[in-house]
Formats: sequence, C-alpha cells, structure tokens
Amino acid sequence: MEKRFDFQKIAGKFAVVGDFVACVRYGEGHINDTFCLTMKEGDRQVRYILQRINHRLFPEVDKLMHNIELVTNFCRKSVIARGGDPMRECLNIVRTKEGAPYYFDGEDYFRIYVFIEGATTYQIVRDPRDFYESAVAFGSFAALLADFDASQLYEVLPDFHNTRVRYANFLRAVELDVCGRRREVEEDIRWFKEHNYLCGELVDKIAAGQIPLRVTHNDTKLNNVMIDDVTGKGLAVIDLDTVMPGSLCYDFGDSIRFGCNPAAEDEPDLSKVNFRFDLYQTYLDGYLSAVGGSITPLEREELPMGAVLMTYECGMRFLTDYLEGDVYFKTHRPGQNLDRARTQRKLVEDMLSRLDEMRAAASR
Ligand code: ADP
Ligand code: GN1
Ligand code: MG
Repeated sequence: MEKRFDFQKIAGKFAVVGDFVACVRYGEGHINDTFCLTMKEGDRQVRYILQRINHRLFPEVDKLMHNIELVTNFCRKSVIARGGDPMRECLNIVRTKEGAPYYFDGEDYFRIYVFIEGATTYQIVRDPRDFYESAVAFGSFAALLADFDASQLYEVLPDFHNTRVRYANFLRAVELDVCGRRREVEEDIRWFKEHNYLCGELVDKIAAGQIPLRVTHNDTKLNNVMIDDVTGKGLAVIDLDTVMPGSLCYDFGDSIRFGCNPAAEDEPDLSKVNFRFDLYQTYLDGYLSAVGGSITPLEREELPMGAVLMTYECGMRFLTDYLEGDVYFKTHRPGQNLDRARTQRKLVEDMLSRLDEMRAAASR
C-alpha cells in the first residue's frame, strides 16, 4: 500500500504562496517521491515540485541540501550575470517558514522547488534537436562547475560511479541471493561477470591522476534536463542530488546510455533496443561545443568508454537490485529491474561492436 501524506499540512510548513489546491504524483524519477503541488492565489494557480527525499539513500539530508543550496546559488549567479531568468534557468529551493531548506515531519523529509513552467523533460529522444540541446545544457553545466570549489561539497554518495565497488556489491548480491532469484538470471550474471574487465577502465585512470576529478552532475539522464517548450533550448539542469566529484566521462556516458536507446530503459522487447550511433554523434557535437576548452585530450579520448562503462555499471546496478528484491530503484511491475538490466546489456554489446567508430568520432 502506498503511503499517504497530508500534503496540505506539509505545504503549510513552507513559504509557498496562496491556498492549497492539490498535490499529485509527478515525473518518472527512480529515486525520490515527486509530486506536483498546486496552490491558488486569487485567480492565479501556482505550481511547485514537492519531493519526499529518499532518506534511505540519503541519510544525511543536511549534507544533501547543503550541496544543492551551494550549487543552485552558484548557478543562479551565473544565470543573472548572463541576463537569464533565475526562476526558470536553475532550481530554486523554497524554504520552510522557519527558513530551513527541508521539512522533517518526524518520519519523512520533504523539500519544495519552484516549478519550472513551460518546459518539458523527455523520457526518450523524440527529436534529435532536443538531445542536442540537452548536450549543450549538460556541457555548459560542466563548464560552469569548472569554477566551483569542490572542497565545499560533501560526497553524499561515496563511490557512486566506482565501478569496481559496484561490481563487488553485485557479487555480494549474487552470493547472498536473498530473494532466491539467482537461478532465473544465471545467464545475465554470467554476462556481467564476463565483462568485468570493464570495471577498472576509468576508475584506475582517475586514481592515477590521469583523468581529473571534477565537480560533476553524475546523473545526466535526458529526464534530468528541462527543455524549453518555446525555444527548444535546454533550460535548466535539475536533479542535483548527485552533484559530487566525478568525471566528465561519466556525465557524457550516462547521457549516451539513456538517450541513444530509441526504446524505454525498461523495454521488455529487446529487438526494440539498440544503440543509435547518429544520436551519439548528435550528443557528442552538442557536448563538445559547450564544455569548453578545459576538457583534456585523455578525457576526450575516453568519452566513448564513459558511455560503455556507465551502461555496464547501470545494468549491473539494476541486476543487483533485482537480486536484492527491488529495494533501490522504484519499480511499478514485477521484473522491471531485470528488464532494465537486460536493455543495458544489449546496449553495451551494441556499443562495444562500434567502439572504434565511437572513438574516431570523439577524436575528430
Ligand atoms: P528523481 O531523483 O527521483 O529522479 P527528479 O528531481 O529528477 O527526481 O524529479 C523527477 C521529475 O520531476 C523530473 O524528471 C521532472 O520531470 C520533474 N521535475 C523535477 N523538478 C522540477 C522542477 N523544478 N520543475 C518542473 N519539473 C520538475
Ligand atoms: C536514478 O534519480 P534518477 O531517476 O534520475 C539513479 C541513477 C541511475 C538512473 C537509472 C541517485 O536516477 O544513478 O543511472 O536512476 N540515481 C541515483 O535510470 O541512484
Ligand atoms: Mg531524476
């Protein structure tokens, strides 16, 4: 049974305008519980994004919100400096009436953002131009964060993209087999084990100081960027929970993982899942045009491996979660995490078969 919340009471704790109208589930994020809150002030309706923060994943909500406040303040200054609209081009936290960035009701943690109106997040690339603009948005975000002092941020999810650590977690889940699902997925397990040579590809170069650690977004899915409905431009990068030290190759790679698949991330029919090279090229062009001169030659060379690795890692995380009983990613039907793991597996195979072309494109 889904937990019910007294949204009117929760909204009343925040410095929102007007009277409560409604609050309904919203979006397709896998982590937080997201709702659209509507308030009414006179004739005017005002919307907000209300989220129940995933407290299991983020036990230290103070640190999480500290990071988001710093990053949104930093972005806001840059938007203002270029003459943009700070209420639409970055996330804006609505504080509680007592001035806090979140509200704790004794059991759950809630936060509210100003709703970015007139913009859309896409689950699939419908128009390559949207994908190009998402690349420009994420590339610009990376360029912006190049001037951000990383030491100010808490690493709220340590080892988030440490694929070796992810692999160890996967092996533990296989070993423990808490739900008795292992037998059914032996072939998938075999495949992920067989490809474990991928794990060290970027982690080792980062550890050796060959690839710089930067402040990165770490969750650069297409549905984490809002595309302006009128201009078609990437308006705002959202979902800042994972802004932490990371690699440009991860951020580039995660966008490719999600966006270059013409099917849904959880598509059960694998004949619909494939790696669209044309979209890879589109994203690459947009990203390189925006990320600026600070990208190093080795980072550029490793962008394709970032895509392979993020896809392999994400597939492994989905399979781990399936084995552990679907406790991490939100699921809406049985077998959904397994389907997700298999789409990623298919994409890795496609990417590996075209890795040389991917590399050639990145070096041009
Ligand atoms: P999750 O961490 O669960 O992915 P997100 O922060 O990405 O949660 O939010 C889920 C979805 O809610 C987004 O994909 C987007 O569609 C919508 N959303 C989030 N923040 C805003 C906002 N400020 N304005 C409008 N829509 C938003
Ligand atoms: C989660 O929060 P969302 O849905 O944007 C996950 C990402 C995965 C992604 C897979 C904090 O992203 O790491 O790549 O699902 N976020 C977290 O779709 O674990
Ligand atoms: Mg999201």
